[in-house]
Amino acid sequence: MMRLSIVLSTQAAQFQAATFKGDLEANLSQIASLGYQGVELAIRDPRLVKIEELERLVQKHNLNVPAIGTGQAWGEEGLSFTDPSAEIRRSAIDRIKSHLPVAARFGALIIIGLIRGVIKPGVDQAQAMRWLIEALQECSAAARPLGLRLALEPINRYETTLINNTSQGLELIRHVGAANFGLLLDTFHMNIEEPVIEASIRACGEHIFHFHVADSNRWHPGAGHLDFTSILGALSATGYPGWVSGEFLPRPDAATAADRSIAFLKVIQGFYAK
Ligand code: LER
Ligand code: MN
Repeated sequence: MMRLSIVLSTQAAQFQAATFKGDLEANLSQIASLGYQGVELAIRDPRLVKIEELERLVQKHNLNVPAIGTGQAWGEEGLSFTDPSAEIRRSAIDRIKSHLPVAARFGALIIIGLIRGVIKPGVDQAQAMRWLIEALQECSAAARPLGLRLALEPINRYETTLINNTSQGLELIRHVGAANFGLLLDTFHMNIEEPVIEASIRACGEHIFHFHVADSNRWHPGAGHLDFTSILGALSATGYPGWVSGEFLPRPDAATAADRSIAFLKVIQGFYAK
């Protein structure tokens, strides 16, 4: 059975689709009271977070942490696996490894989103892919003894030049060759890049480790023109046992969007029972 979580940033962030940010305790309390069973934590740098306090609050509100998002290290600090500077690439790999002890506490998977980087001027595509594959192999190997998984998110062409769609994602998985490395699919990006969203979900099958939902306009599901009955039906048919995590704009505000999303998804899918 799939369960619902929603993205919360543990610190202020430029990324707009982290639905909740700001007061951690108030947000966790609100997320739990809306009926979510999980909270996906966007953490720029684990050193900025009081982990014991975070764990206490998450437990207090009876929430799971299915995944940890790491993209703010790119958004706020410019760290990436594919930067021409070896020092920056090393910092990006070390940053991902520094999330492992936090992820281990919660049994969370680690998201590789924009920290993969973009193809910078003067770097050719093949070189960027080699750096990306090596970084992912190193991080997957470090996660494995802890029983942790990593998921790379295909992200639309307007945000990155590396791995925009699921067929590139599946090819990357073959190159990385680690059983604990898979994909995070996000309906907002899929709507831009995939010819047929449901067919891509079927093609990814067991490689789907995590799933983000937002509607076509990146508002909450139900606010745009995506067919979530069909999309989540296709996901369910793959046998996906994981979480469906809301990552959408806080419009008209975070609580209203989160509330509308859960109400909409419960009705259309009927898969969610607390
Ligand atoms: C992060 O999960 C995401 O979907 C990207 O759009 C981040 O920019
Ligand atoms: Mn996403």
